[in-house]
Amino acid sequence: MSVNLAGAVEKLEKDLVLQEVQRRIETGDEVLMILEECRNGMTMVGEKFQTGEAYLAELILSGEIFKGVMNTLKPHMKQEDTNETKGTVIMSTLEGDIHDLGKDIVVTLLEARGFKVHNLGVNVPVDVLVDSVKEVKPDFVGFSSLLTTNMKVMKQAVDALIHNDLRANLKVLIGGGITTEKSKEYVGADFQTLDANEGVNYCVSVMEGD
Ligand code: B12
Repeated sequence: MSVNLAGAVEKLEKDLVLQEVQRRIETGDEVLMILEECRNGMTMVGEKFQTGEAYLAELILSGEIFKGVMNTLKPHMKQEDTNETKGTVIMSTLEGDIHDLGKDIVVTLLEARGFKVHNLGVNVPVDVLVDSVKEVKPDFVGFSSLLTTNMKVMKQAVDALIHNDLRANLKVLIGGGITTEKSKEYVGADFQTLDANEGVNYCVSVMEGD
C-alpha cells in the first residue's frame, strides 16, 4: 500500500519515510518525483514552525530525515555517461544562512549531468565567493537561499562580482524556498527556480548555446 510521503515527513515519521522511499525505488518510481514529495513535506513542517505548532527541534529532525532520503536516493540518480566536463559551477549558501539540503540536491544533479562543481558550503562570506570565482573562473555561480534576510547578501555578492569585473563572463542562478522572479531582478541574477532539475537544464542549455 502506498504511503503519503509528504504527510509522513510532516509527521516526522523517519522510519516510515525511509521505508517508503526504498519501496518506491524498488517499484521504479522517478527519483525526482520522490524528492519533490519529500520537499512538500518539509514545506509543511516549515509552515507549522511559522505558526508555532512546531519548534526548532522539529526543523532539525526534518532536516535529518531529508538527509536520510538523499542518502537513499543518491545511488539511484542517473549518471550521464561522459568524461567530458559540461561546464563549471560554483555553488554556495551565502553568509547568514546555513540551509544546505536544496543546494546539495542541485550539486548532486549537476555532477550527475557532467558538470564540475565547487561546493563552497554554507554561511559563505561574499569575499570568499569572489576569491573563488577569480580562481576557478566558473561558467555559473549558484546561490541557494532559504532566509528572507539572505536576499540582500545575494545582491551584495552579485554587486561584488560586477565591481571585480567578473560578472560578464558567467551566469548567476538562484534557488531555494524564498526566491521568486522578483528576487531574481533584485539580486541581479540571470535565472531563478524552485526546481533543482530546472536549474540544471538551464545550465545545460546555456552551455549548448540555446
Ligand atoms: C529543514 C529546515 C531547517 C534546518 C536546515 C537543515 C539543513 N541542513 O539545511 C535547520 C534546523 C538548521 C533550520 C534552521 C533555521 N531555519 Co529553517 N527551515 C527548514 C525547512 C523546514 C526546510 C528547508 C528545506 O531543506 N527544504 C527542502 C529543500 C530540498 O528545498 P529547497 O531548499 O527549497 O530546495 C529546492 C529548490 O528550491 C531548489 N534549489 C534550492 N537551492 C537552489 C539553488 C539553485 C542555484 C537552484 C538552481 C535551485 C535550488 O532545489 C531544491 C529541490 O528542487 C524550511 C521550510 C521551507 N518552507 O522550506 C525552514 C525555513 C527555511 N527555516 C526558517 C527559519 C526561520 C530558520 C531559523 C532562523 C530558525 C531559528 N529560529 O533558528 C534557522 C536559520 C539558521 C540559519 N542561520 O540559516 C524559515 C525561513 C523564513 C524566512 N522567510 O526567512 C522557514 C521557511 C520556516 C518557516 N516557514 O518559518 N531550518
